[in-house]
Parts: sequence; structure tokens; C-alpha cells
Amino acid sequence: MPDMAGPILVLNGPNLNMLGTRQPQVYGTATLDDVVELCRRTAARFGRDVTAFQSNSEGALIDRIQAARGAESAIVINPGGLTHTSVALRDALVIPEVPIVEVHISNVHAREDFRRHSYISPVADAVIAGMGIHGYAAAVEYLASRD
Ligand code: DHK
Repeated sequence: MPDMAGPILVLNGPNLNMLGTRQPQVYGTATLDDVVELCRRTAARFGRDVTAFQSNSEGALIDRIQAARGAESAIVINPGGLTHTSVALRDALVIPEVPIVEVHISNVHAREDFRRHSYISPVADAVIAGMGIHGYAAAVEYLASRD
């Protein structure tokens, strides 16, 4: 089983590589590199490491989640648009058997109706939406301090 002090995996799905330039009025001006750096700094305060992965491909995300089993001790995931569509991503997320926090930069409940349903939330321990990139830091802090 996973080493409980192992790295926290920070996963980002489709279009999150465009953070900083994509609809900054919705997603802010920080880049994905800024997000990963914030997660690393937050984890370091708890003596923990972060591994990070982003893909626009559902299959690549699923492969990376499967590889987390026994390797990472927790997952922070912003699944992007796959939040609202992907049973396969949800099925993959239970494979590593680690705590999961689902993060959305925007408040998905204050946007289009289709963003209000998440296939991921039922398998997540916690869900954060609308805190901007601070949501990632809150997720890492929660996961690092609960082990
Ligand atoms: C990011 C996306 O790419 C959208 O598809 C989601 C989420 C919301 C976010 O707020 O981070 O609907």
C-alpha cells in the first residue's frame, strides 16, 4: 500500500495548460507553473513533496492515475471539462485508494448549469470551487496535514 508520507500528486486536465491566458476573468492570471510552485511551497511546509502532471488527453490522465497506486499518497485533481463528462476518470480515481480533493478555480455553481454536475465529486474526499488557485494550496494543506 502507499507510503503515507509519499508525494502528493497534483493533476490538471484539459485546457489547464492555458492558465494565465485562458479567460483570465474566469481563471485568473496565474500560470500552471505558478500553481505547481504554490503546491510545492505549501507541501514543503509540511515536509512533503509534490508530483505534478497535466494533460489534455483523458487516456493520459487515466494512465497517470493508475500509476499513482503505491507511488503517491494523495491526489489533488482539477479535471477541467472532464469533471462533467468522464465516468472513466472517476473509475480510475478509486484505483490508487488514496484521499482525493477535487479543485475548481472558478465557482462552477455560479456558471452554466452543465458545470454543476461532477462525475468526480462522489469519489472525492473534499471539493473546492471558486477560491482561484488558492484552492490548490488549501487542498494540499488539507491532504498534507491529515496523513
Ligand atoms: C476548469 C475547467 O476547464 C472547466 O471545464 C470547469 C474548471 C471548471 C475550473 O474552474 O477550474 O467547468
